[in-house]
Amino acid sequence: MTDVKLVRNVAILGHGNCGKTTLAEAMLFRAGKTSRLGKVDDGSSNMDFEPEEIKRNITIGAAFNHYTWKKHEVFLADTPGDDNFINESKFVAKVTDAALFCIGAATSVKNQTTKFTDFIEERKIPTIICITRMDRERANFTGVIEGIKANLPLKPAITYVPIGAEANFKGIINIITQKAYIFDDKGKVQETEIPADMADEIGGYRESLMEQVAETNDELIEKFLEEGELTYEDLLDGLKAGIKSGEISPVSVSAALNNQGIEMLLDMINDLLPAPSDIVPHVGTNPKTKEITEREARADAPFSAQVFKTMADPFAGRLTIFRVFSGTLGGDSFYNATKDISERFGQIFILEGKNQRPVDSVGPGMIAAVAKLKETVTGDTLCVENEPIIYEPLTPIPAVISYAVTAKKGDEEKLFGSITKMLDEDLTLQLTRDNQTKEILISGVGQVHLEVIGEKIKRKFGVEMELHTPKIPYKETLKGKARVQGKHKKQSGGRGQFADTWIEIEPLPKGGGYEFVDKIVGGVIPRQYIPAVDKGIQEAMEKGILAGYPMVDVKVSLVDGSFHSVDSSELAFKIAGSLAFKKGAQEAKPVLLEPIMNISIRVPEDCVGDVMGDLNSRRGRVMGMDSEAKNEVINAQVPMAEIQKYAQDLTSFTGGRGSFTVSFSHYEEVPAQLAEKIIEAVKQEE
Ligand SMILES: Nc1nc2c(ncn2[C@@H]2O[C@H](COP(=O)(O)OP(=O)(O)OP(=O)(O)O)[C@@H](O)[C@H]2O)c(=O)[nH]1
Ligand SMILES: [Mg+2]
Repeated sequence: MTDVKLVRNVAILGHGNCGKTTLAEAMLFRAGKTSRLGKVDDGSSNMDFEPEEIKRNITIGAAFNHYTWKKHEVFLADTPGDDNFINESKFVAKVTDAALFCIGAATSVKNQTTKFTDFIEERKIPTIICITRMDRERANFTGVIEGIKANLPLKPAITYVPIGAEANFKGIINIITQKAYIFDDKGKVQETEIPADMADEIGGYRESLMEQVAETNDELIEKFLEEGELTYEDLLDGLKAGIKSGEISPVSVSAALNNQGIEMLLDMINDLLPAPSDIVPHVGTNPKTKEITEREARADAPFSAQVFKTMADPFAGRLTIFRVFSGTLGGDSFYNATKDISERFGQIFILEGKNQRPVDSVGPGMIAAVAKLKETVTGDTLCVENEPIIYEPLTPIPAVISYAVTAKKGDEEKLFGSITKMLDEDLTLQLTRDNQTKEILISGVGQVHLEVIGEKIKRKFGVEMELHTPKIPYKETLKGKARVQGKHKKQSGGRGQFADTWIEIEPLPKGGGYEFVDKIVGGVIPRQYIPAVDKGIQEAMEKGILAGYPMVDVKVSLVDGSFHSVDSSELAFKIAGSLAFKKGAQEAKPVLLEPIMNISIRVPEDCVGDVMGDLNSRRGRVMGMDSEAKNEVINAQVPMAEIQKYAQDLTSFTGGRGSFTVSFSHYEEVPAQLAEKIIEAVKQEE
């Protein structure tokens, strides 16, 4: 196994379409891991290998590979940039030692870009800023750098500068060594003179870099002020320290599709990013003593790892992917501290795109996988039983969009079995049942997310799901009072049926449910029939009189009645109770209730006006506002019926910069005009 000092664990992060996967392909190719440059556009990528990814030319699931470059063993994770799949990126960012933060040279800082820098900020992940697609039209190095400085929390340290741009991107200058390189057509480089017209500019960059590095360290700033210079060693050491602490991020430039700038990036990963053992020890909790516990990334430390991804496969079984934090895993079992169980496994694998390479053991910094585990799920900590540790669990991004789901060809059991398998793989996916509407609801992060789940289920398990807009679980209640008689009388040869009841109906406060009060005196209705009246009322309440929705928050008192010694029965009183209630409900001002949701919407300040205006048009009520570091949080209440498509709408009017969470709050009366329409629609349907 490679010495931990020579291991690197790097995640590629950045907004959609900025060239992350292409960069990964170029790195693997340049390092000799792959024999030809995989391309996203023609489906030949090693990292975007799932059919759903190839169809859309986007990354959907995080993918892993590793390469060796100048004796270093680098574990690479390529992650999605699309909002629908950002949970994959979030989980990878929780376990990685370093990030390559990608940003297109022509597109600059996009709306969703900050979501990725938030992941980086949260753990202060040592990061290289990769300016990608330098060969594209309108590629503008200084423009992007300005954009980053103005809009992102990262502090770029300019370590490389491009020579030329767009079709004329032909080389790179290393600011630390002050050496210039020109690309040849095989993706390699040749040293050359710094172009005369760039000399001043490069001198300026060097000056700024020294100053920037010096500022991160008191000793260095003193030296710098005294001597006006930093030695090469001081500059390099200072830079490494600044990167490790997350204070500054060196910049690389590349055009991965043409293999340009890749060699420098591979060198930067080796030379500038910390090894697992250089990073502060990973902190968790000892589940037995509840004490904070640390693990150093040494191969001879007690083994610990965290599962951050699970893949469902109908043939190979479940694939459990984990990152080793400390120690060495070999043998055939480990202890799952989160579940407090031991699990056996067959073979340990290292992932190479869609392929898996068997290995005997894995150590700190490595990303590995085992197949067919039964109990272990994403987020669990694996370790040795006598030295247990649990790392912070992984919290998925909340689901915000729901559909009613049915099987296309009636194979419900197979469908729900398959969706259940997908739940293991995708913690943002949820399957619930609405007790009232009896619909099964599938919830996810966005429209495309659920579409992709449908495609995966079809491909992997051969069953198709259909999505429908869910029914709203309306309810009914009463606003007035009534005193009515319910009489059931039937004379048909033989024994007849007779029951006579008088009830008083009145509303209960919100959430009051149902209350039955027995006010019969003098035995006008015999004891044994009274529960039957109650039952009859409850049955009538299951289907309200307006549109058949369940009735709630009513108090019914049984106040009077009469019976017949031969013809009365429990059944007769049940029917009478039911009749009485239906009649009374008509008279007691029945109204329709609708579910109201709590919604928290996070948007940048300039979107607040739009969000408020839009909420207004959705019958929403703003309850309050909070400010966070970068966003405003609008807390509101809004009817469920008005936000069934909110995920798409918010994305479109904030340009993808907004996010939200919803939860059920309470029921409220539907405004009369709307209620009429709903009742009409139900009648039409019937
Ligand atoms: N000209 C040029 N095009 C590039 C370069 N890198 C990527 N592209 C193109 O940009 C598009 C997106 O590239 P990807 O590598 O899939 O981008 P990504 O960041 O992985 O996208 P997501 O995974 O969906 O977030 C593809 O059409 C690539 O061919 C580059 O260096 N130069
Ligand atoms: Mg990609």
